[in-house]
Amino acid sequence: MKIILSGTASDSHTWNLVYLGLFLEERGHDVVALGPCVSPRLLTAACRRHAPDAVVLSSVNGHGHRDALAAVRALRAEPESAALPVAVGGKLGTAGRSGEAEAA
Ligand code: B12
Repeated sequence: MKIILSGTASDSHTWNLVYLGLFLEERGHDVVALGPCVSPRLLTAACRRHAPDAVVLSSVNGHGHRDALAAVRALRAEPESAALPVAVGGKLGTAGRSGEAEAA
């Protein structure tokens, strides 16, 4: 699969992305890595350009539940990515909301 791997808008952490990129590549996927601090607008533009089979969003800074929701809403608003599988994971919130991984 061609997979876009991306951090979320407010998240500057990078080792999560490095790890996930290697993990996916070692399983034979073609990974387009956008890096950290990716805005919903940049993500939708990258999806238009690369036409991926899936998107993996990673966030660990505690704002992932909010940032990922904004990113998925932006993707769903575009015809090309309205039905694109998106996996969201990492540490998506703080305290009781950490450690979740979800598919959207
Ligand atoms: C290193 C680190 C930093 C470094 C980052 C350096 C860099 N270049 O990346 C620095 C010092 C810069 C930093 C900054 C900050 N950090 Co920091 N950081 C860490 C630390 C110690 C390790 C993170 C790491 O690199 N882990 C190694 C990678 C490989 O593992 P990982 O991140 O857990 O990712 C794995 C899983 O989460 C999972 N995963 C991740 N994404 C996805 C996606 C999917 C789909 C799936 C299935 C799985 C998955 O798989 C990954 C690989 O195993 C963690 C604490 C910790 N021990 O986790 C805090 C931590 C993530 N940081 C935290 C915070 C709050 C911050 C700051 C906001 C602090 C501040 N006030 O400035 C800033 C971030 C600012 C921003 N705008 O984002 C908090 C987040 C709080 C929360 N979620 O509850 C943590 C948890 C520390 C804590 N306990 O409070 N940080």
